[in-house]
Amino acid sequence: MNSFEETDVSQAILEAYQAKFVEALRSDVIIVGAGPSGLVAAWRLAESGLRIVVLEKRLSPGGGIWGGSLGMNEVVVQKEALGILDEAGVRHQPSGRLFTADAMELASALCLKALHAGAVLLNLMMAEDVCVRSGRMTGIVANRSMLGESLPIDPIVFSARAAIDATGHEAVLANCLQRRGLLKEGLGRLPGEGPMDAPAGEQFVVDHVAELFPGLWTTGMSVCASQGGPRMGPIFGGMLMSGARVAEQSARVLPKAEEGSRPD
Ligand code: 48F
Repeated sequence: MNSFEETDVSQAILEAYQAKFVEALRSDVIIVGAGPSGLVAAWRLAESGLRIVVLEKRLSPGGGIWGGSLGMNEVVVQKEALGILDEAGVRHQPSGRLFTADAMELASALCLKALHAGAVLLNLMMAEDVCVRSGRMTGIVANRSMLGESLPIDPIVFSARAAIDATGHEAVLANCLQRRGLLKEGLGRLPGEGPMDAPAGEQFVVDHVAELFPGLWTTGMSVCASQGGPRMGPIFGGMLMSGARVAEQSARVLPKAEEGSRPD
């Protein structure tokens, strides 16, 4: 039990993290934000054989799942999303026309699904800008959460064939492009979310999953924030289905790279 030194622990962490970090530098799809939509997208895309990296600025992945309504750790989903809960092994109970599940069970299950499918999740990593070359998204500029904002510390760059903005209400990547006037025609100004209309908002985040710019997709609440959909409060079926939808759509145009043809 005592046959190790404290520095063995530090060395083990450094070596394992370095290997994970180097692997994450080049991927097929980089997902920014580990909320419900980003985690489902990561799980589904990794399962399809693509190399997936998720950057999360907070310590804990899960986004808005943990807090539920007023911090009560139960989530509500509609019957259309039960298939995703079942696949993730999340138990649920009927409640009138809706269903509830334990928020912690959902957040943990989605993280585990994404990780076991092969996605690399890096926490405390905040996306601050995008890389664009020849009119296409080529990567994400990121810094350690809090460092980049408070000290003159340069960021690091993750390259990817596509990126998904799953940053929720902030729509961080869409805003990076919009500031430079780079978004497609009709999206010259991001409208932000509309007032609350939960049923309409839930449908909107699924129906309006889109490639906003070549190689940049949006999912979850960032769909509403970038295209003016209504906010919807603490109901999560739309977020889960939006993550599944963005995975389907982006995987269709990003066929699995042949071994050897991947970026070095
Ligand atoms: O907010 P979040 O859970 O987004 P979502 O997947 O789901 C929305 C719901 O939680 C909830 C709802 C609608 O009323 O039902 O709002 O669309 O997760 C977004 C994640 O992105 C992270 C943030 O910490 C959160 O975990 N994030 C935000 N900005 C950045 C970021 C950034 N610049 N870099 C990295 N992560």
